[in-house]
Amino acid sequence: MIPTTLVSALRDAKLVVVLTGAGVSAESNIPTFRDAMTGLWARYDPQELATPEAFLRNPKLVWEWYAWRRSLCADAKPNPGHEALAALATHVPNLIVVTQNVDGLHHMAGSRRVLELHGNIKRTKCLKEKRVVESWCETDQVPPRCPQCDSMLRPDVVWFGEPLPKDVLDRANQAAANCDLFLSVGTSSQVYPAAGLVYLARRFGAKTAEINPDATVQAEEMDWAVAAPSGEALPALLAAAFPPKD
Ligand code: BV8
Repeated sequence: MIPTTLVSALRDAKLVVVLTGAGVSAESNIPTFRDAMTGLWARYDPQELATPEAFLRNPKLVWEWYAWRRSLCADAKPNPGHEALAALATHVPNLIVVTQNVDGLHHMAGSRRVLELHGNIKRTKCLKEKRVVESWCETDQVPPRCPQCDSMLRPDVVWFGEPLPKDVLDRANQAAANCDLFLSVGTSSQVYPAAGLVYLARRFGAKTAEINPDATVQAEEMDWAVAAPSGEALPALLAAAFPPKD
């Protein structure tokens, strides 16, 4: 399943960047964006809900969508794909996970160097002051209100049309420009600026690979495209590059 040339590139790499998307959490039973519209949310398009305009138009609906997704994340556990990335970091001199996911599963799996491009669904912030709020009075108000200024609270995630956190994006760009190997795993490669990182890596000479059961728009431009679920491909890549010592 894993090309031997990709295994060698991983073994020789000094800095590896792994961009992950919702597909990496699919095997932890968190629906991907493209599959998220099931059940009661079937009639909503996530790109319609994950926007500041949607929140201002219907704060209760958007807050409840995130409460539902937060409950999925609360029950989710890292899968072998997350665990393989955490283990890879103990073999590769430098490995940075740049994730589009907001579920916190890379940290939970033990990955230490994680850049959360789109925030974290488990954090809540004040709409007005933009400060993270740890606790608030539970009243019948939905969304709840900021204890300091009484503005609405919102999830601490980056919505469509919002800029990514500058320091996080700068570090992701720097990692992509300096890496020897760029792995794009479990993402449909359609959301920017995250989807642009692979081009930066290529421009500065990195080898690039995609791991996704369905080839994406970027598959043709990759040095390798592994058509497999991340929960199988990442452990296989780890075992091939750094076989366990008997
Ligand atoms: C920005 C957090 C600029 C929220 C997310 C108009 C105005 C402004 C910007 C734009 C605009 N038009 C376009 C843009 C740019 C826009 C964009 O890229 N739009 C796309 C749709 C064209 N980007 C933005 O808006 C970004 N901001 O540009 O700001 C700016 C600058 C200064 C000042 C003002 C503005 C912000 C983008 C971040 C949006 N927030 N998430 C939340 O989670 O609710 S994005 C969200 O969707 C996810 O985080 C994720 O990134 C994305 C979904 O992508 P994927 O992760 O790839 O998931 P998807 O379901 O698509 O695919 C899953 C893949 O996994 C599939 O390929 C599947 O085959 C595969 N898979 C399935 N199972 C497995 C698997 N793979 C491996 N193993 C498996 N088992």
